[in-house]
Amino acid sequence: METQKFNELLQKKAAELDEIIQTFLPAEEGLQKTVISAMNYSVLAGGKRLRPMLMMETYRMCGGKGREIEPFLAAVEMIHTYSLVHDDLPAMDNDSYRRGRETTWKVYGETMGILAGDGLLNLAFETALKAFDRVDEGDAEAMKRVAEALKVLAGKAGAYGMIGGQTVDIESESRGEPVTEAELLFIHRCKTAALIQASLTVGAILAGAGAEQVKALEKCGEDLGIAFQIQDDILDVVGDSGELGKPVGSDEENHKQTYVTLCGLERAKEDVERYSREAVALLGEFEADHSFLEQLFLSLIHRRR
Ligand code: GRG
Repeated sequence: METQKFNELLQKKAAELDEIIQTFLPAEEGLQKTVISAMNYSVLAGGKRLRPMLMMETYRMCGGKGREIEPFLAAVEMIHTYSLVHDDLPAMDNDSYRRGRETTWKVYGETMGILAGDGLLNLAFETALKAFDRVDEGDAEAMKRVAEALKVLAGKAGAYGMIGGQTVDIESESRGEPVTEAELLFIHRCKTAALIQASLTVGAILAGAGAEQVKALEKCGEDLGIAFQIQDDILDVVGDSGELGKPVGSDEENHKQTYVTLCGLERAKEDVERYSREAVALLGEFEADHSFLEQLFLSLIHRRR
């Protein structure tokens, strides 16, 4: 597919996902409406919707045709958004800009930033649970698939996934000793790749893919997630703050060790390409048309935001 056509399709799909996500956002009313506004502000700040897009495309590639995927699409974006909201807090990265606008804590205050993140994490699971209402009650297999998808999502977001990666990242920053390449890969694998793995495997599980296919997609998500995080490290050095919607150079300012400081810019670029191509190769096992998904993976190699 030529690049312009791909970009148009990408935009169209992101807009469709936005519409789905919005249907699961809470009404800004009641005595607690401040936290609800802060939650909505964060989700509606306009991210790329990469994780729901990966989930939807994988679901379709594996033959999924239902609507039980929709609550999960919203849930993964809510978990991702909560992680950004908390990551921006003064106790973590202390960032003022994200997705081209002020961070949640900057607008609503630090306490509300903490609560908005907590609220989004809970809302994610309240939302994903709605998938049970979208499958036939008598269809035990479909019920099992939803339960399995919930298990995967919870696990990948937790202490053995995203939260675990963030923990090691934070501790390694204050340790005063250089981080090793193995530690950095552990951080990338957990902090960033885990949720990308969840996106691909939840899509596959809900569609009824077999264990081998789910395993292949788990590896695919790992490669893609590592590539995505290395590119994030690269963009912090060579990116454009206008395009990124956040300041660049923050890693250097925070004396943070990244893939670029450890391996150099050239090797970092090579490795983004290598991991991405490995992820694409794993898609080769799937017979159904997945040309958009493949192009999406490849487009991330040179992403500028
Ligand atoms: C558990 C608090 C907590 C944090 C987890 C995910 C994370 C750790 C922190 C967020 C900051 C960060 C550098 C995450 C790595 C993943 C990443 C590159 C996120 C940005 O994702 P994009 O580019 O963002 O998809 P948009 O705004 O487009 O959705």
